[in-house]
Amino acid sequence: MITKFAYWTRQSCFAFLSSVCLCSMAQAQGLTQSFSDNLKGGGNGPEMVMIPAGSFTMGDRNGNGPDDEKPAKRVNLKSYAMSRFEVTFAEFDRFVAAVSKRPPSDDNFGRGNMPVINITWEDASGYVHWLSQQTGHTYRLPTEAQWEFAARAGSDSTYFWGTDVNQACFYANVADATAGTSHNGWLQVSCEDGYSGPAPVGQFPSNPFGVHDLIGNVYEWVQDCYSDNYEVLPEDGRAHENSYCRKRVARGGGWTSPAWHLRASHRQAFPENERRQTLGFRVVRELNAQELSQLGQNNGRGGNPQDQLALYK
Ligand SMILES: [Ca+2]
Ligand SMILES: [Ca+2]
Repeated sequence: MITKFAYWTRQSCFAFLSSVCLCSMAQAQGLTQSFSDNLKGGGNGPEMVMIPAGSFTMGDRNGNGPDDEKPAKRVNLKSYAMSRFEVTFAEFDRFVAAVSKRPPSDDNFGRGNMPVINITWEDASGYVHWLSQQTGHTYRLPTEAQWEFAARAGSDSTYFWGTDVNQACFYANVADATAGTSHNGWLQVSCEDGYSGPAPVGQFPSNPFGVHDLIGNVYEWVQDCYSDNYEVLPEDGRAHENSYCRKRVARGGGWTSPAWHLRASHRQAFPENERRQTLGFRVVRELNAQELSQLGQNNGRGGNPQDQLALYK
């Protein structure tokens, strides 16, 4: 069962063109742009945001990135739902209590609405497995393609807000000037974002898809095995996985990240059992056949996110 959230307002709808389209889609189809599934144990799962179907060029579009972002590749995605925020300590602590796991350390940054940190890829996978059992829906880590599509949010720029890295402090928690001063030797962005460590989720504006903190705050584990190029990347948005997966990918940069790591195409790779105070995750939920059907017959056949919406006009 989906619990409706009447969270969005006309102002938020018209804040960006893409948001206008998303809201139009929701209104035309009687769907909600965001929802939260009920948990069998009581309460609700993470707030989820609908991401429209679409095509995009993934990876190094400008030719100045490292080899592991090449070749830039066209990927077609079906609609999916992504958590509005990074998974918090409150959400993760509920899981570890339910399955009698040891809670991860917060390194004295705080719990509650802070993004969970110090969790392995296996811990994150355990959480989405539990969430699937609790809700009756299929929750997963985002694939790299789903993550990058959501992070770009229809933008062709280096960052979803444009090309000026000095605007990063308005949109993301990064290695800002204060953090750089207190951590000698850090490469930093020359602006002030107000946080020298991780920030509570949702302190910075959402991107045009309504998702917060994809760029910055904490890196986010995704499903894919790391590969040193995109030749092997599926073109339908699935994860690249194999039986000899040595490292998993993390995306988005974090509170220790300089400008280069904040690009939508940037990739990091860590062993599955790595724990870091800069590394957390968010979740996606697959839409079932009925939900995809509501969104239209062309779902997943490509085109810009906005093109799908023309079906409903
Ligand atoms: Ca910061
Ligand atoms: Ca993040």
